[in-house]
Amino acid sequence: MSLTDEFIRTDETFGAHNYHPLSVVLSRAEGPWVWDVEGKRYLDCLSAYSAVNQGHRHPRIVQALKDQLDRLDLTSRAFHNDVMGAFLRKLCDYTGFSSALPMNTGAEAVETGIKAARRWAYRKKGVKKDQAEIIVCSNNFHGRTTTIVGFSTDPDANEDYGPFTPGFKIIPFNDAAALEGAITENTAAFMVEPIQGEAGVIVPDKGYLKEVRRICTKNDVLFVLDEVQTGFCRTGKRFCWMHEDARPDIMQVGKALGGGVYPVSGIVADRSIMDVFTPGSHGSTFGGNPLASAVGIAALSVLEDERLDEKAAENGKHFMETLSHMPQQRIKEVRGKGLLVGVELQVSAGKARPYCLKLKEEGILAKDTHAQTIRFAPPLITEMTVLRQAAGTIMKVLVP
Ligand code: IF1
Repeated sequence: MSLTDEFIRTDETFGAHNYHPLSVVLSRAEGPWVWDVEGKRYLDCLSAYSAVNQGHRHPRIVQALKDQLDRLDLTSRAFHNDVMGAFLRKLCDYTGFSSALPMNTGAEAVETGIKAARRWAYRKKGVKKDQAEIIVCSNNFHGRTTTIVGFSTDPDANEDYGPFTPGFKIIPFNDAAALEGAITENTAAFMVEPIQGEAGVIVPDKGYLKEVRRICTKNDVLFVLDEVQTGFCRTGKRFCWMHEDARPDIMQVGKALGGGVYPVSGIVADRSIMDVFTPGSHGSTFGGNPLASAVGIAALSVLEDERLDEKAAENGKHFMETLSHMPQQRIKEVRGKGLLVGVELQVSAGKARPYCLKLKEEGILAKDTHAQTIRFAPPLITEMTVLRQAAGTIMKVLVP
């Protein structure tokens, strides 16, 4: 049995079977590259679902974590620590909001946004007790908690996990008229991803988010934007809403905020909304801890100093343009923004997974999503020469 097979067998023997990973076992990483236990090198075109935008083991982020580990580890929020404030200030500066609430995972950030929106509805908008509604979109992906999967439309994600939290209404994505029609006096918020990631990198029409912003303002409804996957330069701007200046009221962030070395998430909002939280009403053992805060500061500094927004825009444009030239035999559509790219195969080409396995053989790691689409999301620090080569390999695998 190969080394790879041995590792996989151990995972399958002792682990829950809630994933179906590609058969590669990674043991080392640096920048855009990862190596498997057999010593083979791959270009990481998934970036842990955009959690390593800054590249694997970025020296400044690793150093920040090491330095912090030598000084102060975990305090809980029962006491102040001397790093969190600087982190929150930096996160506010970077996002352009006036306050932040730190959590750990994306799902927790999403839950935090939901709680904020509901409290705001009762305490500021005047919705009657337990009547608040949040509007979400079909084919959404916001995480794995029971509340969140309760408003998923994907049976794989929520079958047999009920009963679910009430108070969510589902409308089609990319349909501003549907939003306007769904709003009632009880509507607290509309929560949406700027690009639907798990649904297959679905990019809404130009102007959609701007129109959402207008409708929410007009109806006194909060615009809650899940930038967990699209945020921190992935789409060629700091945040995806910046492509059309559709500033949300609450933004949920995660993934790349931890630079690939630590789970760091949170929400940002302006003070008038954030102030619905009062002592005891929300929290987390680990949120805002010194290690997370030190990592968060470094992760944001790298995005800023290395101009990863501009780099993702520039390199993403070339990368996507190159892939767009693939002949149509197997390719239905190439879509995306910045370095978040989805390649949808024709149904006649078969499922995406076998192509991902082929790409793996050729030294490129990418993951299929929703059967027919392959997502390419390399670290934003990846040099154009490397991306050009990768595009060549991708074409070799996908063009018959
Ligand atoms: C898995 C997908 C990506 C997210 C958005 C919140 C969260 C996510 C927009 C929750 C998480 C992940 C989770 C990961 C796979 C991955 C994913 F394919 F499932 F949809 F990225 F595309 N909002 N997305 O995309 O964040 O709690 O996981 O930190 O294996 O479940 P989390």
